[in-house]
Amino acid sequence: MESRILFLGPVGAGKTTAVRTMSDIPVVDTDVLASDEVRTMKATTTVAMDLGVMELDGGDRIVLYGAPGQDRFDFMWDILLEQCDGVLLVLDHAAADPLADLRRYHDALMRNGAKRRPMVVGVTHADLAPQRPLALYDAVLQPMRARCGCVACTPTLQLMDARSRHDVRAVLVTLAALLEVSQRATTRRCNA
Ligand SMILES: Nc1nc2c(ncn2[C@@H]2O[C@H](COP(=O)(O)OP(=O)(O)O)[C@@H](O)[C@H]2O)c(=O)[nH]1
Ligand SMILES: [Mg+2]
Repeated sequence: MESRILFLGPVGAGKTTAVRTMSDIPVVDTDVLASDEVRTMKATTTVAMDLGVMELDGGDRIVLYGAPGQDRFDFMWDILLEQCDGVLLVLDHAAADPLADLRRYHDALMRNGAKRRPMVVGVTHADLAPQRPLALYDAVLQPMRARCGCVACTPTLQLMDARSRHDVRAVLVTLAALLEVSQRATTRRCNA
């Protein structure tokens, strides 16, 4: 079986790093020298997508797509989302306003019910903001869970360091389980 997972999230959250950490093949990436506001944050940025593949036992594989984070590449999200079964939303816990980041991606994902996918929120850079509670994300996640209860509307949140194969793997295992449930639960439609 092949599942396709889209790594979505703001610039610098760790999408490219996570895809590289997990891929069993050399990652096809489209990072270029950053030429605008992003340059103050990091030297290169993803303009189209990262593409990796994770081989699983028994011949199953997960294809990993890393989306560009800059708003001006928004149009790529929808294109990539069409191809994907699930979303790993990568959030930088040490960013200026990570709750606003979550809200922005949540709103974009909710805009079109047909594109709603099972999602796990992977929180990176927690080591750089140890005083910030994870409960801060409940403001967006709790109403989402209360609204419907289908798999796609019941995101889980996990800490992960995008550089750690162990951490990213744990998040992908959660997402793979959600995908399996959503594929079986044909009766449990999204009402949101
Ligand atoms: N300190 C710390 N750095 C991290 C963590 N996760 C990722 N990084 C670093 O954050 C940067 C993320 O850059 P990148 O993967 O290009 O982000 P993208 O824009 O989302 O693709 C890289 O330098 C990573 O090594 C983490 O949990 N803690
Ligand atoms: Mg990137």
